[in-house]
Amino acid sequence: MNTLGQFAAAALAVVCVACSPRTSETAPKEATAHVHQTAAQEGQDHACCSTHEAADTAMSEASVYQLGTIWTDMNGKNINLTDLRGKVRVVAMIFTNCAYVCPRITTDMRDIESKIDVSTRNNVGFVLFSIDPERDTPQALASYAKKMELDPSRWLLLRNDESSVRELAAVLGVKYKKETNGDYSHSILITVLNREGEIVHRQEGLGQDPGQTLATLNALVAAQ
Ligand SMILES: [Cu+2]
Repeated sequence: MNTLGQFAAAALAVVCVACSPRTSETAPKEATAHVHQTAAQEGQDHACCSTHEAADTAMSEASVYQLGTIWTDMNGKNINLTDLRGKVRVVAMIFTNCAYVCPRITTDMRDIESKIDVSTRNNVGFVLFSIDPERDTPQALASYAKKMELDPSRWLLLRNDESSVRELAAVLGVKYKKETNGDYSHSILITVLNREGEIVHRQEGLGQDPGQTLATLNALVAAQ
């Protein structure tokens, strides 16, 4: 079975057209299940993790959150992936300088947010992980959130260093590549994670019918 490193290498090898409205290739299924143990352990070595011991149950081996990396949100606050446990989440990887595709991904997520059952909506979190460590500062994330009118009670925008971004992308099955102009070509993928951070559903491509995603979210929240 492949290692996380190999997935990262595979992700690197894929060249898409920068931010053109094409759909991503099928995300590697294997990437969903394998959060490499050492990566999770390394994550635990970071200094600021004392609060994460609050998690009283063992984390699923298939949880994306097992990476345990520490991200910074649009307010400059540090957030460990393990902190995202406990809520059904809709996540995507974007960069805020993207001229076309990433705003469309964000709009598709807002569409999901607006169409979801009212009783479900407040039990779902929306997370945008930046793939652009250089330009996506907390301030840049904050202005993107404002520009895109993202409700701060439901939306989280997170940034990290290159290696942590690459590791998360490999686990989510997001492929991306930096272009010479500093922009990125990348998969178009919206992923639904259950409360444990396990990948439950993927919506690929722009402007897709969100019906399946909405049904998944309603069922996950109802099962809580
Ligand atoms: Cu983009």
